[in-house]
Amino acid sequence: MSDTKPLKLHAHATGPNPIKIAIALEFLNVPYEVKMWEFGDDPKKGLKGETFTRINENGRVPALEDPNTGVVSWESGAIMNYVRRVYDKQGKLGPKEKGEQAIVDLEKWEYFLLTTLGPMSGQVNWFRHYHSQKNEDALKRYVEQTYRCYGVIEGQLAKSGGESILPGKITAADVHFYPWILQYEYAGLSLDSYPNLAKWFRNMKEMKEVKAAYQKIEQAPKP
Ligand SMILES: N[C@@H](CCC(=O)N[C@@H](CS)C(=O)NCC(=O)O)C(=O)O
Repeated sequence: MSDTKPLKLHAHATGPNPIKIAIALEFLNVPYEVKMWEFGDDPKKGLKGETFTRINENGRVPALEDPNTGVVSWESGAIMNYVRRVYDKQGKLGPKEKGEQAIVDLEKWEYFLLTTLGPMSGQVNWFRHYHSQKNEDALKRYVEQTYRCYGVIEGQLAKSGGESILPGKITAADVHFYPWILQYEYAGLSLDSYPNLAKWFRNMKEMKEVKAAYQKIEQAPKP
């Protein structure tokens, strides 16, 4: 990829979504630089400000600009799919098997994370750390829902003994899940009842691509 110009990944210092894309780019050996933003509506530095909302009307990260193709993308699911279509011709982050069932098997776990486990975990964080008043009912509901999701992914991971979400290899599904599972302690949750998920989490944490992505985000210039 020596003639590939670095992609620009828009990110924030906290939050699990941008890091997924950094991990994917590390796995695919695609050069990228990280542009950090802050929360709020500062016109130049804020995610809801006029500069960033010209890139993503929804004012959230990640967003990705690709100078090689001119494509701008946002929503981590759409970005992941773009990156895989353009930069993963060998299927490094794709399913092991060929065919429609294998594609659906990957996508269903990606969508489960994007539409269910991610939002439920996000609400746990919100009601535990940020909501202006205590709301134990809401917190209890989202804790239960997140644990329900942990149970679902535990069952899937049991098929590979905790090696990968799709048995046989690491795929984009694992990349989507890792930054969200990493938040379990911050969310006040435990992996003790989910041995396959805990094993998978420990393995992912040690992967060089995962470490490199976190380091790159940490070292990016502040907004
Ligand atoms: N569904 C979006 C969620 C993006 C998202 O919520 N990003 C957070 C950071 S992880 C954010 O930008 N929050 C800023 C805000 O809520 O104003 C995706 O998967 O990309």
